[in-house]
Amino acid sequence: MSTNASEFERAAKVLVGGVNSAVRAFRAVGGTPRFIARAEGAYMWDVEGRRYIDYLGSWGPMIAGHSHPQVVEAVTRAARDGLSFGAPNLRESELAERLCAMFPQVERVRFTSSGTEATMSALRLARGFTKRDRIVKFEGCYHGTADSLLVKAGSGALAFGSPTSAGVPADVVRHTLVAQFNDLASVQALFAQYGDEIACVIVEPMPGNMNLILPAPGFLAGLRELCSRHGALLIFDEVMSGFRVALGGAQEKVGVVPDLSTFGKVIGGGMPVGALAGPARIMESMAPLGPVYQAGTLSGNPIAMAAGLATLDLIGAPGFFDRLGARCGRLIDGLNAAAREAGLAFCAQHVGGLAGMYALATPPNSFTQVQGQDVERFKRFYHLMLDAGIYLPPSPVEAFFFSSAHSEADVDATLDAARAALRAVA
Ligand code: KE4
Repeated sequence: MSTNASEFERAAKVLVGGVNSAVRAFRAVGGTPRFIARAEGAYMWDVEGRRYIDYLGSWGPMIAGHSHPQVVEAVTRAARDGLSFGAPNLRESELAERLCAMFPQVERVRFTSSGTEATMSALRLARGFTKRDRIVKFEGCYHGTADSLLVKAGSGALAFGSPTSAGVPADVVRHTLVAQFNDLASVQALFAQYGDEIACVIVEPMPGNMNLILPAPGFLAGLRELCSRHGALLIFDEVMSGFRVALGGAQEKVGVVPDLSTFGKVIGGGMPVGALAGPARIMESMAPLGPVYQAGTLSGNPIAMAAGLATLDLIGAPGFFDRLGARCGRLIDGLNAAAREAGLAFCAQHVGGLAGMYALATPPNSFTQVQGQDVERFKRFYHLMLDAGIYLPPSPVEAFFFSSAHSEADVDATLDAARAALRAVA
């Protein structure tokens, strides 16, 4: 009979570290990754038949729950018409029309097959459009694995102690300037020194890759003003926050309009989709209209587009985000109450369906504060929760994800497990 351990041993013989994405390897929390056999609604089952209430949600896409019947039906129907054409298809136009209708500044979209491709293309577009080379990113923000962005990155790069990846030539990263999130002065200093050389500032407007951090009042508006003043493009990387903190993403919540946005995760409904979106005057610098080359064999794949369209139908239903936020809020309030009862420096917060829990007394508002977590305590908490059938992202520097499939009973069961786990690690 296959077990998680035997399957991990088998996988490690043919897949690097037994995984196809580093964060799945449980290296930040230790122990054996769970090999998932199937998932439905708020639940995943591993190969040993154990059921978990899932707060990973495939790192964000599964906001309507796993295997939602409407999404599965849309994908099945699309598959009968063909899996990939390498030619334009109507579902690409339809999903792009949805995005243009949702974001006033979005007039053109380019789909990709991952968030990495979207952010990588956004950087190239910004550099080609402004004819400048330097970019500004923030320590602890993660934008996928494009070379220029694997500098003081978050997510697995941070968790595994390699925030600036090996294999990226100094010649590439010398154009990458790093500032501190929620520290506008650190950005002002870079513009003071390099103002007219900076092509763009790329930021997760509500970072989830150094765990969830909320933007300080005025911070994002300050970035907007600096970019406008210096002729740099402001790029909101909403691959994680988009369609999750609100239907219109972080930009809807904070009322700041970026020049370019990148999306992913939810708009693929679990299938491989990324997107770059913005005004025609910028976007049309990209091939085939302009000199900035961009392409992808499976970009706009009809099956992926069908999954994204069906997911947008679900999350666009009246009251979807009100209900999601209210139920997630009850979970967050319960976690904070449990931490107080246990007398533990532990807390949680959320925005819509994006949440964070921290081995800290109060939510962090900077990369430095996130680093102050009691990681060993988090690891003990993590495994107690996993053993109790609660699947959280396997890292203290990752956000967690709530879905419309999580029931009140799931929230109650999660809080029961959390109360016991917090008492045990106190
Ligand atoms: P992908 O290339 O993994 O599709 O997207 C990269 C990306 C870009 N921008 C943001 C804000 C992101 O959160 C991501 C990917 N997020 C991680 C979760 N921390 C994906 C999980 C993984 O690496 O397996």
